[in-house]
Amino acid sequence: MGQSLTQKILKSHLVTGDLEEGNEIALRIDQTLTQDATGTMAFLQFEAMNLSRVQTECSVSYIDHNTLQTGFENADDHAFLQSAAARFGVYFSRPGNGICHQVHLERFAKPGKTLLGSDSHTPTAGGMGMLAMGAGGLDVAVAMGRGPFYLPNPKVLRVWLTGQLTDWVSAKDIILEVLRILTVKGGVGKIIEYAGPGVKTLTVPERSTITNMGAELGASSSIFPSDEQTLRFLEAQGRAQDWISLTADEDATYDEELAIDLSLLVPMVAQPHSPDNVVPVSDHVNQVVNQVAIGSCTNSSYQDLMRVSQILKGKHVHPDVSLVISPGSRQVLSMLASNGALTDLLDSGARLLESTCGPCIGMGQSPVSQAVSVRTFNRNFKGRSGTQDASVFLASPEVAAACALTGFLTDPRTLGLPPLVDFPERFRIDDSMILPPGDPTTPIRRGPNIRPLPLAPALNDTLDLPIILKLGDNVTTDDIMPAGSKILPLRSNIPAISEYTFHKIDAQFAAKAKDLKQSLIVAGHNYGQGSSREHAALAPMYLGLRVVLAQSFARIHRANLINFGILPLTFVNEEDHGRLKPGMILHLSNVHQAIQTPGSFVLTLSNDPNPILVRHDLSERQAKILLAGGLLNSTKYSVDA
Ligand code: MIC
Ligand code: SF4
Repeated sequence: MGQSLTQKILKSHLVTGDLEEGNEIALRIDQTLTQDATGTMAFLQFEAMNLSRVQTECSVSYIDHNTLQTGFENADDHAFLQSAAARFGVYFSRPGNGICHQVHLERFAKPGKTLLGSDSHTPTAGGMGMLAMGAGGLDVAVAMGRGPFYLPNPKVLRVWLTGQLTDWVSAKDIILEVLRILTVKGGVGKIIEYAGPGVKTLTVPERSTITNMGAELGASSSIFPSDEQTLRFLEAQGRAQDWISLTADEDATYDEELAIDLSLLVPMVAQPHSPDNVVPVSDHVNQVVNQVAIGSCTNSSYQDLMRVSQILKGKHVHPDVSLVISPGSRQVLSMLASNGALTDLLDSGARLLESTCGPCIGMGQSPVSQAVSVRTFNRNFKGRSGTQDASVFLASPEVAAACALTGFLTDPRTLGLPPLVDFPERFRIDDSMILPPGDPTTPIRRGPNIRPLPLAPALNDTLDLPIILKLGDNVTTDDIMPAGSKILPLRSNIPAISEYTFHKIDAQFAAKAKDLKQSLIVAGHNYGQGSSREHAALAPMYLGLRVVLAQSFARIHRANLINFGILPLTFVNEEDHGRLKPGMILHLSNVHQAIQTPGSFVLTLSNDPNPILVRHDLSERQAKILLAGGLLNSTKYSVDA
């Protein structure tokens, strides 16, 4: 029987597990990436494992999130990461060189290989025919040491593309359409594989916009074949030798299928406050816009920004709109500078930002109170922009540029002739801001904000846990551990950052948790969707969270909970969620035996004779980790860095 593209890569990288069954599998990882907001933890963990040099084909450490240096903390993190990269054998992409996913695509991604990154948008490299997945920093640290990466054996969903995009409709509209159909839960447990005659009409950067936002579907990864378009991109990056042809067999079978005719798509927006809340932009044409932000790992490629510059050329941004642009990489920025497009952007009134994540993670450019902000980014969770009452719409660069000119949400098809951008024959290649692996004796530079890792206690056999918080569906890791310019500098200091746990939902959470000493959270479906930040597990663990009882979990967050000793349980009967209230005490007994036995077990409530039936769905490996109090404990590594 024929194989899908996904199956081919899974098979060639399988370490343990069975691809025919629904169990946990383990994969060999060829490349890793880390970024500065998750990387300090990953390297502290790598160091704690007493490993001396990375064992992958290539590992890269990027500085792109925490570049707003309002105090010593971020600069100290950069110095730590630079010294750790040199010592442990990792490439180091200096601040200003670009957003990790864009630079990785340009300079490192290779078809047919596996990539694990401590960032949820690592699947961006799926546009290159690579199996690229996001994970917590600890899993990436293990992979850097050549340990396998464990994940539930994924289902494969094929998206069959036919036709061709029409004028003013772009790759962002394709993934917004997929999000509209599948929702933010629709990809959980799946790899999304793109195929069909429409695929060859899309360039690698366009494909990567689509695979990037597969993270918003909750998918484990998204992938395109490696074909002539892939070769064209690699040739233009001076890397033709990295190309291989890789497609699914014609008779491959899939677990699920979806078909999209590209010629029927129209310009879309994701309305506040969820990336799947998608409608045509024409539904909102009278909506005033206060801010437009163009950039992020989703839409800041050379072609994206060239199209924006052509739309804005010779015109002026509406006086009531603030337009900010962050090019995805130094390569993109320098090409715009050398061909004059940057001048067109600046002349139009655009404000130029660094080639970093910037406003996407609330690092500056928070919009005005009650703003409507149109962003080419991938997440519009409430408050993520830094302005709690702002309404963020996600859109393509074409829609964003049109809004910047008119001051209203605008269907760009009303602007006349579309921009026409040629695919460059040669990108501008200058790797001087990527430092190669250095001397293994390089001393590690550790500023005062870089604190040792806390360890989880071993899981008790009997637990009496008060419910500290009860939540609904789709709680994000931004809800659990917010980001932004005030909190991100504390990423290397768990005691300090833990004070912000659930801060926007309950400002007293940290204080309450410390009073209770041990606690449990009740949640709905898709708990922990969004980013890979393990701080959303580490900080609650530090505050005494022992169990999360939810209807279902997002993959990366569930793995992070287990890695840091927090037991993830799901309801067997959905309606039991309604019976639970904050303050109630749940009693768990014989926990050790229960988590080592497949199937369900019961929790009892004080003052209620009806028990709550729950499942753990842990593999044997995961049960062992929990019994030991987390992955670092279970492998008996020393963490007194
Ligand atoms: C994000 O987009 O939320 C981030 C910031 O890139 C995160 C990583 C982090 O929290 O550091 C992600 O997507 O994993
Ligand atoms: Fe950076 Fe935003 Fe991409 Fe996350 S989603 S990596 S914050 S640009």
